[in-house]
Amino acid sequence: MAQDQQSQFQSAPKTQFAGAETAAPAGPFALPPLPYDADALAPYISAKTLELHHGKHHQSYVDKANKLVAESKDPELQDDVVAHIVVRAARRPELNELFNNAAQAWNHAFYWQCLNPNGGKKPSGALAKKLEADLGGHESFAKKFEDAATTQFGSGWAWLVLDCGKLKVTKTGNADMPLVHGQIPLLCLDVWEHAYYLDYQNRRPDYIKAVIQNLLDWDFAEANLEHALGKASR
Ligand code: MN3
Repeated sequence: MAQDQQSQFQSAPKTQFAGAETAAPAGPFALPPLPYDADALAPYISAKTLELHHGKHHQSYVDKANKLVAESKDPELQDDVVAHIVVRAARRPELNELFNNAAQAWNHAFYWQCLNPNGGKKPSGALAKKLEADLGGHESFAKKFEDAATTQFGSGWAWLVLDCGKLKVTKTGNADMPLVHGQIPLLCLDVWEHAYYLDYQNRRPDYIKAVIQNLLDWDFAEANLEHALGKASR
């Protein structure tokens, strides 16, 4: 693959992805512990939602991805860096089931870190400046992110990504994710119904607003941006 793509998908901040870096005995995918207590995001996301979402849905993606990697015996899939497995599986239609589970395992490990009980504040530093330059500022970002998350038809994700050096807001369907498209994710929001249905029923927009206003972790996004720009300048 092209060197620039290689460096882009390797730019996931290693120290921050327990799910991407910790090899579980059963395979390369692992369920990272939640970085906060299960009740820490209430009332915006309840403990019940987190317990099911993390303990059942995420665990299931991890288990299925490990099973499919183990069964495949494919040398290209023998890799401890799960982002590599995700991107390789995305390029091979016969590995679609693996891609779906591997990407969902990765996406969820990333999503937990995008939420913080003390989140929802405004971005600062270099990220604030870049948001201003590329997206017209924090409020404009929030509107675009809310629109992307609300209008994603069916299951999927909304993202803040770095794409060719510029910030963009995107949305993806089902398990699809930015690394596959040569983009570096900085933040995401899960808009599968399992992410909000217990707390909000069909009111997806209320969940989206609550997360943007109260939970989005801008320190995590800024660390991801610094990591990405640091890599690009080397
Ligand atoms: Mn989910």
